Amino acid sequence: MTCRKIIHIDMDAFYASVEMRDNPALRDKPIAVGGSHDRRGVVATANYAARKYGVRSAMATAYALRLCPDLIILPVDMPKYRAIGEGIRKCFYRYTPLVETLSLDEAYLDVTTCNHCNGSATWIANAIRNDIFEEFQLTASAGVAPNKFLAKIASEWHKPNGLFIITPSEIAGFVAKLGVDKIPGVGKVTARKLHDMQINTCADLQNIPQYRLIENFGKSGARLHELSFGIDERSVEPNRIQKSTSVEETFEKDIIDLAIAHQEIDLLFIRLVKRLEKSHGKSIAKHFVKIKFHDFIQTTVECIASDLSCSVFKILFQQGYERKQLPIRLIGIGVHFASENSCAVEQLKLPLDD
Ligand code: DCP
Ligand code: MG
Repeated sequence: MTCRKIIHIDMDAFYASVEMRDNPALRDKPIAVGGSHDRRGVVATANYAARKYGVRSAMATAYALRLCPDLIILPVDMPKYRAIGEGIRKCFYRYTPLVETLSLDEAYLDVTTCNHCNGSATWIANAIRNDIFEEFQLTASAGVAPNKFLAKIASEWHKPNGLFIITPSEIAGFVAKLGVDKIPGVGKVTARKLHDMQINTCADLQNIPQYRLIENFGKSGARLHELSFGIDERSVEPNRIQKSTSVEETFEKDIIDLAIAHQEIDLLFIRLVKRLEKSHGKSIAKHFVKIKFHDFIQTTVECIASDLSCSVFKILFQQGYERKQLPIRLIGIGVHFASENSCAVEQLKLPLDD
């Protein structure tokens, strides 16, 4: 079996870096992006200047201000971060279609069969980091390794703006010294339990028979055993490409009056606009309307239209309605996206999470 080449990329202090880029006066000051302290907000992230004071993600803003009284708190600007996240993903797809997005700022890439940069995963990782910097003036850190587990740890190793490579021959030496709390998915509870068992490094973990780990940690015990040897067979799973999105409503009472149907379409349209905000500005190819009649027969009408338009939905509705002209049980409206290498961002939960 050929050895795989996996890259894990993660932006540095993502939201905070975007805000510093857009307001250079903030550059040397401790900043956090998140909710304000008077509204019981929490820190989404902090820049490295603020991290020196101990300010961390998910910390109450009020507490962060106690640690660092000069901390500047900025509001979260999701549309801006989402647009940049989408741009960054486009950089990845230039090198491989095998991209598994973990969040807005983090992804795995499988470049085993990629021909760019003479097939060198290290050069590819650096080329991507350069592309991101040139296009967005933001830094990313990358890890290169034969599997996802090690690539993820490697991307943290030289953060910020770093690159770290673990070659196949370095795996044994690397994991032997690796602290168990560095294993992604080992949270505070598992780490404490392991420490209580005098297991502090992966070398310690390797010495424990697998059945004992299974006794103590269930299924995750088997996984811990594999990871302690640097083994991780999980493949990079390219994200499902979202082809369409829609909203629909089943009415308490069937609709007979078409004016009321139009009002319902107005309400559905508001919901659809909200839902589309999560689609990272993907281009729309078609509009469609689904109608379910009183007799449960369903019909769908669609047309090519790239600008989101409520009147287009109303025209399509009219065409669909005329097919049966019966009271209406359900109306759905939606769009098909133009095909592209875009993907839905899903936050993945690790199997070992506490
Ligand atoms: N985020 C959040 N709430 C959290 C953790 C993160 O809203 N509890 C957001 C803010 C981060 C972004 O997600 O900027 C990316 O998360 P990371 O864990 O990658 O953290 P950063 O990119 O901020 O910092 P690092 O340089 O450590 O990757
Ligand atoms: Mg990050």
